Amino acid sequence: MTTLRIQVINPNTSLAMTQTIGEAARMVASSGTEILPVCPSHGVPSIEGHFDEAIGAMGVLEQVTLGERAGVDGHIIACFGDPGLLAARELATGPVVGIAEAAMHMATLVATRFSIVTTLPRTVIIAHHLLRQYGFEHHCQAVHSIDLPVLSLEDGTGFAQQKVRERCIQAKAQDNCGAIVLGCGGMANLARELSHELCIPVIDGVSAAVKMVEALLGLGLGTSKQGDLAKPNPKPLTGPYTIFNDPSVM
Ligand code: 5HY
Repeated sequence: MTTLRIQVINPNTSLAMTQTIGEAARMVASSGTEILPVCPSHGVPSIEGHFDEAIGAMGVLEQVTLGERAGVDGHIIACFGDPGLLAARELATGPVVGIAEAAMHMATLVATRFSIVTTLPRTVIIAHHLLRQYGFEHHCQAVHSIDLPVLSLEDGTGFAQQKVRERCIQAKAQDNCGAIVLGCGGMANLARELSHELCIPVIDGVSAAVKMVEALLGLGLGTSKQGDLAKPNPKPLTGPYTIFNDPSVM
């Protein structure tokens, strides 16, 4: 049986969050799937806005390039903004799935309406942008924030996790939603327990994305190279971008 190798990219540079994401991915991966959790060699410790996303996106492209060189079968972008998703698809031959996109798709398969619980109020707009971009705005009842920084999920106090739980209880009580999407890679290890306790499907994008990439590979599907997701037109990049001057990837 061929082993599938799926690279799970945490676009921020937090090693603790990369570990949380890697463990959650391994929990749901099939026996023949090898999960490779990675994060950029340099960049932003947490993604909490548009500027951070731009930096994170370059880290994603760096890791996709390295993964393509290493011959991985698929990539997951494990940040709820799906930073660099379409650019990453240009570089990749295998599937590339973002955790926001994956969770939203899965949520609409189990409920007509879902709500989202994310970290900071300022990233709520990013979730709304993606809902529109992916065509799910009519399926989403509300986007809630726990009003805490992303890395509070890794501070070991459990306070942020408690806030996530409270927001999920609030969403279930108030939003008339049938499912809840967790809006941060760092929440990946909370879904199963919350689903069980609250008796409502709680979906984390990391697990959803692992199963989607496995399904796509199982169908022999990779990223289309026809049209806008074809490899970028080769041209000599300069400065920190010379990593992309690689004919095996470009
Ligand atoms: C994430 N930030 O999933 C997003 C969460 C957010 O560093 N990993 C991050 O609030 O956008």
